[in-house]
Amino acid sequence: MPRISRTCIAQGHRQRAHSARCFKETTYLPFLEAHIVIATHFKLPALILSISASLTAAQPPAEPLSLWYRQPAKQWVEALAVGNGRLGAMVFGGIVEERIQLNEDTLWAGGPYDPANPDALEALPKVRELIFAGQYRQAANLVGQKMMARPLTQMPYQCVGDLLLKFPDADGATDYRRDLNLDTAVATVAYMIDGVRYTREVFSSPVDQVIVIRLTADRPGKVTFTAGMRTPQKASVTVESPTTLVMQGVNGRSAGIAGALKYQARVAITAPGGRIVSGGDQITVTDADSALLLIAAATSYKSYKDVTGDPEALTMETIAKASKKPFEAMLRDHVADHQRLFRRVTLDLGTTPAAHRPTDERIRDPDKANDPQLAALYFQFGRYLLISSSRPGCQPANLQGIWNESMNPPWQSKYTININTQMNYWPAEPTNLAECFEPLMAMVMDLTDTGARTAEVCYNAGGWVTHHNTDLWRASAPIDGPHWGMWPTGGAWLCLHLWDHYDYSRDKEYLARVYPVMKGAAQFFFDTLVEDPEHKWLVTSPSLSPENGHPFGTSICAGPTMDMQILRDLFTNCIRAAEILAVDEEFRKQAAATRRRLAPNQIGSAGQLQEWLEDWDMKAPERHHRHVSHLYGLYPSDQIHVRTTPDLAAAARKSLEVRGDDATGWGIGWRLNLWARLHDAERAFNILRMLLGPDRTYPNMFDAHPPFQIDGNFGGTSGIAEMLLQSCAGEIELLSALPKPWPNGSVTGLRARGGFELDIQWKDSKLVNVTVRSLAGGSCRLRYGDATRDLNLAKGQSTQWDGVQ
Ligand code: FUC
Repeated sequence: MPRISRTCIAQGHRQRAHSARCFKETTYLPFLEAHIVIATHFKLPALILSISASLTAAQPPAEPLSLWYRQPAKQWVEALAVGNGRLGAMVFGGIVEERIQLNEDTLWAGGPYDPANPDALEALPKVRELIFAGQYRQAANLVGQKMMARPLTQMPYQCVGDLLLKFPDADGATDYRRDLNLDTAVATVAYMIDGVRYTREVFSSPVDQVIVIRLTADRPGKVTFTAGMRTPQKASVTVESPTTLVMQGVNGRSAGIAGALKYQARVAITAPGGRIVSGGDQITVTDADSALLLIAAATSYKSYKDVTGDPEALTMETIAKASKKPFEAMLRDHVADHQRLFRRVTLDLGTTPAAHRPTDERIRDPDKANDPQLAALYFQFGRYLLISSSRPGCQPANLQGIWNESMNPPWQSKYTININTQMNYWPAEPTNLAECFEPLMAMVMDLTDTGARTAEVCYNAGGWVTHHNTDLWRASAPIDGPHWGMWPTGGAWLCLHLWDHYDYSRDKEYLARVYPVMKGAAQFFFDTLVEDPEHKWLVTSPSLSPENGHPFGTSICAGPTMDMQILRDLFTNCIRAAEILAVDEEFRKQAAATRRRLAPNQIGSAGQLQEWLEDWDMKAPERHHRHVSHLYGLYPSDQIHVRTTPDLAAAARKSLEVRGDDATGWGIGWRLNLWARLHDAERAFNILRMLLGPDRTYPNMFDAHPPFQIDGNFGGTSGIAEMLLQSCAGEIELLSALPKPWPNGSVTGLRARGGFELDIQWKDSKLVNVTVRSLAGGSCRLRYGDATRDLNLAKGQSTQWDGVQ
């Protein structure tokens, strides 16, 4: 198997040709890596996924919102993901051996560290001078020598290890099916052997904070297995009592930063009617009627600067509490808590016979127009993933959500905040999962602290700054290399999400909490924007247009369009927030004055929206680059809109044409949202078709960058929502990108700015009815095509409209 170079992973894909090579070679890298690393640690026999059995066809699950398969997972990207925001598991569904791969969201490498480079400040004026003199390469060299973080990379998110269940050898399994029910958030494996039906259910409970596995058979005394654990971490596995397995260890060192975390995973087994025998580091259950396994895991992480937690006490306490609860009660509470969030939105795009086929076959089928339910399933899977990887009190969803089997996953599976982390949260507000945004908000709060130090040390500036990546330790300095890392606008972009959370809820108490964060982000730019000598605009410098090189051998430049757009939003939202909270009049004036002097959006000679201050786009080496940073103004922002700024919208369209539709998973996800915003339904559908195909969606429905990156899932979910409802440019617009293959359908529970919730029904590609509920009280304008309707609703009031003027 080809092995990818580390540079290729760590530095992003420099050139398109290079990228294409990377993609091919990395497809199954995480899996490969794990096997190489893990093999030396494992005491149980190697993973054997028995598919030798003659598997007769099982029926599809009754719940249509299910992923399902007729064979066990052979690869990690075929296994099914469960999670409670903190504890994740990948369920393989083997017949002779089950592998449950485990994650805990604070198990990252390293410990508290401060990477800000004290040499940066001295180099800053010279770097700016070189940039304005057009000596971009020299500027990039100086940035590389003096301004980059120490260490140059951040800490990776790592795995806990695996729970392995070994079952008696068996030939002739029939009726095999494994599925993931998105409505209950339970993964189930079921098959028959010798007339006995075996069932395995797995879920990660947000209520009881354990992963629960129940093994049953439809005849007494038939449940027999051996449980063991393995890990690539520095850890030991012991049998603590005849019914308890414990894995304990420390996290890894990375880039010179020593591991500072302790962690523990604990498995408690009960097996009514059977015998439990422990030996070595395994526990064997024989002839039980059923078995229940509870898995708790924790680290000593308390915050990005405090690692004094006690994982042993935490896991013992969690298991002790959960053990008192019957399985049925745990299941009931888990399902109720999941459905509280999941059932807020329903989507019906129509169902064809294709919907009865196993999920992997549907993904492989190129005819996506004939399978509209696959798009609905993908949409709901994205919501399922957000609920399962980002709940209040947890870490935000990283590049792989919370699911990772490796010690050094691609891009360290961190928070890449020049698009990827933001995309993870695009569906949060519109698809009615506002709570899931809370971990991101908490991370941004932390960044005001670490980012203030970076602002001071590297720029002698007030406020706070974060560059293009961060990690568990909230590192905020520029990393990787100048080409990718020298971008000061990551934190400012995250502030858009802070504002949006208010805009969708109109919760003033919340706004008062986050306003100082937004103000601090603005303060940094008041202190660091510089005047561009030619136009006298205020611009960022040094900066770059994420991660795209301009024609002068680097990406380093001043005032890329995206920065200007992000700052325009930041200042505008700061002003709005200060007005609502009736504070800071002087600050408002300063924000307005600074906003006026930012470089404007410009249209270049090819009719495109310029990516940079100068008209370089058509000469840039990577015209089909996956990033479409300057189109931030069109989506997620609404500075550019077909109705309010038609010329700029046409220019954005031209830029999208030049970039092309094909890209990596998230690149396609972004394009989908952009074409929806341009109201081009068929183009959007065509892009969605690409996203749902086997090149960009693995059999388990995880997005393929490749390798796996979860942002494409979330970008796809928000894109589908955007095709049906757009809440921007001061209006709530219905069905503005409804494609022909979805002529009849309905969606309920989508959210819009102003605190509104909408149910939409359409038939023969025309709106039939919309119900609008006001959750906050207030006014809005609805639009369907050219027809508009102005509403003013009291809190709790709802109304209907048929889209006729
Ligand atoms: C950015 C992207 C890459 C990848 C990485 C995690 O650097 O350009 O494609 O998604 O983040």
